[in-house]
Amino acid sequence: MPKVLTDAQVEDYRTDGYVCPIRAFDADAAAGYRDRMDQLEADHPGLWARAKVKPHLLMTWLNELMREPRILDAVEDVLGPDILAWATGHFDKKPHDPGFLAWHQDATYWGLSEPSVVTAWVALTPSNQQNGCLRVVPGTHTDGQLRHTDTFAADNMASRGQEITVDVDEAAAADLQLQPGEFSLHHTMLVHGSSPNTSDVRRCGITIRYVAAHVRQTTGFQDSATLVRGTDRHGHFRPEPRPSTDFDPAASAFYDEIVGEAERRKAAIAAQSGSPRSER
Ligand SMILES: O=C(O)CCC(=O)C(=O)O
Repeated sequence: MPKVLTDAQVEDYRTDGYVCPIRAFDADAAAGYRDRMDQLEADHPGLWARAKVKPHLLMTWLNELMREPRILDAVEDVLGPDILAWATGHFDKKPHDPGFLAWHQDATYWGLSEPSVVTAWVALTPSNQQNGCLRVVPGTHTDGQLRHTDTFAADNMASRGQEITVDVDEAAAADLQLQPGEFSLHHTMLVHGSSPNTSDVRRCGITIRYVAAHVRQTTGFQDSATLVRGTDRHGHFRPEPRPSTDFDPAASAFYDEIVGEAERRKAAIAAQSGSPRSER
């Protein structure tokens, strides 16, 4: 029996590749996380924007967020009991921000062995049609790996402006509208993107990428993850330290090492494909 999702939602995830909305915590808690994020931006200008790979190794609040029991319960409902948090990040669109994400599939860039990988997109602000919420094309997670290209388009928030090269049926897209403290789950192969913010309201979400413990990194480069639930019987990822304070020296040293490894991995994926790819 599922822990948080209904049987119908678990079935929807299998059929459509996403579930939305699910409540993680209340609006006050969302405001608390947003304050921590804003404080970080104020104290270390530019750092948060650059910390794309595993900022949960630097920030205690983000490390807490990725362990939120309600999020893990929902992730367990779709991935099973042994769960690693592999990556974290954020997508922030200020009022009237022209930034957008072209249609893409996350799995294209990550070098992971198979698609038992799900993203929790956690809203710290309202996220709706007007401010450019996440949009998905239901069912496309079963379409296989689609071709992507790097467009370097201005305002595409992906680092190389990655986008799918085949036509996407936009009319079929669903808007994943969320209130602060709610989250959606989307499958790593699901076609998704988002539009610019045409409103006066900021749109900010934290992304947490969870993998089932049997998933491996296939590129030959070292990778790490944090066991957040169950047991890791596979040992495919190097265990990550938990920061005891923000910028904890041991966790920061680990972060520097693993970011270096991630850069080498990205370069290797680019060399293999003949076209530079990247994690966002
Ligand atoms: O937040 C967005 O607009 C896009 C997020 C996204 O592409 C992702 O979570 O992979």
